[in-house]
Amino acid sequence: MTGTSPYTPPRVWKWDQESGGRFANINRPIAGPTHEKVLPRGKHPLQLYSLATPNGVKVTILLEELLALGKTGAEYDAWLINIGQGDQFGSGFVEVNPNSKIPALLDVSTTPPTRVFESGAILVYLAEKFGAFLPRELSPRAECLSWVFWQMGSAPYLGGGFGHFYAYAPEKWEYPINRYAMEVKRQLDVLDRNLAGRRFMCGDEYTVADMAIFPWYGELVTGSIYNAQEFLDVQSYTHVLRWARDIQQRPAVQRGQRVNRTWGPEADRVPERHDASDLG
Ligand SMILES: N[C@@H](CCC(=O)N[C@@H](CS)C(=O)NCC(=O)O)C(=O)O
Repeated sequence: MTGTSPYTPPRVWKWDQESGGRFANINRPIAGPTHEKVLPRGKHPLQLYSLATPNGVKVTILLEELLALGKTGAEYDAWLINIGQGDQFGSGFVEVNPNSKIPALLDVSTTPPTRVFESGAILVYLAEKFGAFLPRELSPRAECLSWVFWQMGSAPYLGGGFGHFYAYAPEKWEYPINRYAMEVKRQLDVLDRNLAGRRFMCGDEYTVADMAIFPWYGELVTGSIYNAQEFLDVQSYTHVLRWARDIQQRPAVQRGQRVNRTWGPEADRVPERHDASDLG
């Protein structure tokens, strides 16, 4: 893109207008609660407060995988946090996550209850608590955590950068779309090269690294988010596609994708989950 910007930043930025685009109504430059609201609590050891966005789905996939393994202590109540309506700014939610973003977890089986926020921290907490999906040995564990942290650092470029400007911004601007498409394609190439020699992100074993990365990059290449398959030429990332399709077959993944979902086909919507029977 060439030309000069019509915008000259003021000396001090002020919050005097909405930023524009989808989600503009929830963006604000301050933290903390906007209203009093006690969070509901169910009967299970784990209380999840979330929504079926890619960050939320990581955790429900892991919980469903743990239950499928027979880890009954992973029974959970999944409560809906409607971020479009500002539920993340309620006082009870902010007590569990001072960062006001889903997902947030409260483990009431510990005394006192343990709060965990940030999806990566939740994945590691649950994997450690139940001794599954995270290698115990030092070196394989380091490899797995490296990919989990890779996702945490990379996905904001995909979601907050590419996804925002390609799918949600009020207009299509070439400069940010170019910049973030370039980075997302580089990230897809990182994944593709890794998956060329491995069935899963860390080797032969399916781990929390796959569960962290699939809802973003797997759903991007299979077309569930941003409708950008053609634009990003996702067909060329053959190993990522093979891996994504493999993971998508897993019944626990399919269940996890439906929990706290309020959009899409009626059969896929399970706004709250309190029992396995809620998932049919
Ligand atoms: N790094 C965080 C990101 C969480 C996040 O961005 N959550 C979004 C939904 S995908 C959210 O709650 N947004 C509400 C808001 O920004 O007010 C994590 O991995 O848990």
